[in-house]
Amino acid sequence: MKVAIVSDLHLGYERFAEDSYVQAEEALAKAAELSDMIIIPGDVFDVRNPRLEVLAHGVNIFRNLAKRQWKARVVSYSGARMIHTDIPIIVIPGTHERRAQGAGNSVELLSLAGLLVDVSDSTAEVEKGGERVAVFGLGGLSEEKVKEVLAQLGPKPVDGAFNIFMFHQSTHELLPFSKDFITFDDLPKGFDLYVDGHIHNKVIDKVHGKPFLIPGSTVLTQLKDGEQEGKGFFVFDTKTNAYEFIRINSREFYVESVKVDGKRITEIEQEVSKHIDKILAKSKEKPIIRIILEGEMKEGYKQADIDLSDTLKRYKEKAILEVSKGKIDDKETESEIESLRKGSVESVSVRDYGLSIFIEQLKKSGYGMKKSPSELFDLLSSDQKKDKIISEAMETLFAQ
Ligand SMILES: [Mn+2]
Repeated sequence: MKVAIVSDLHLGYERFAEDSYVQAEEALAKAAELSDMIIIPGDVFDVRNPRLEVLAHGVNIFRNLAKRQWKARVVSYSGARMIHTDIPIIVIPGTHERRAQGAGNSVELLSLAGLLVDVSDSTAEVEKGGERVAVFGLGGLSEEKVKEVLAQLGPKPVDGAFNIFMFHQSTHELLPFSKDFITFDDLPKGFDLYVDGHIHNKVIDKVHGKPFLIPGSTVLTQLKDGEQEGKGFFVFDTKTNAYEFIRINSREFYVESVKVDGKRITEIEQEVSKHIDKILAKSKEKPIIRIILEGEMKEGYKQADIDLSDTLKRYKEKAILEVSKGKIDDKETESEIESLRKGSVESVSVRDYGLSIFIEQLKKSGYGMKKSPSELFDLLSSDQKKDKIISEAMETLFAQ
């Protein structure tokens, strides 16, 4: 059977909402053309409680998909929930849909409506012409819980079927900065294919000697370098173990570094425009361009002096621009911050300076000053937990 793997649609993603709908629709329609079944490892919607308009988009997209002539069918389902269709569109909720246990989520809702099969914590078997593909799904969980839940569920491959393990987590091999992330070794053995969502760029690897695939999102969300290569999905052939990445017409995305070293402000602005023009000359439709300013500011200049608002305005119709100043080495601002840190603003300590502003604000709000403002200030600036600070501050303010 041909299995399409489409992930992280993020329907309703606020910044590029239209792109999220158009690109999801294109990916799913192409996937349906090219395959017998579709599996989606999470983040169909962008937020936990999508607005009705966003849900309506989701319903439309999946209803159109459900109407197609599917030759493969879901023939068995093991899980605590019920399924309401045999259409081979197998989905788990991701971290973006996750809600408190028992609260229900938007993927479950589409499953209840009979538009897809929610395979959380369960196995769905799809059959076509005597061939069976079994998909076990583990919906997105907070990272530290994954091992415990896997031990509880004990996912097992099904005899006589091609077995897919589908989940939605970070893994330590791909993001080696947190010990909370599971490793490939933690994943259950015996499956023929491992499919993950959550990560928004394409990943191809091996788990227990079998293919491990992440198609990445169908819409741009993180504006990271890795997302420049274009969006799409995988089609996996269970007979040959061959797979192919199918590109969709996703909005073009470019990351450009612009050096600020030794340049005056106007020169930096010109340089940014030059880079944008170069990209526009080769791109088809209003691309997303992320400009990263980097290097050392010319003496006497601060990064705050760089004002690209006119430039951004000028290109408003032609490109979606984002400028990052995070990589600028700025000695002037650094030394100003350093002198602040050392505790002097015009020879007043930072604490006293803050306190004077605080007292002024209290006066403006009509606070009666029965309790010492400095006592209140210390309380509010302490390192304790937010709830505790607020309750103590309330006591301080309203105690008789
Ligand atoms: Mn995602």
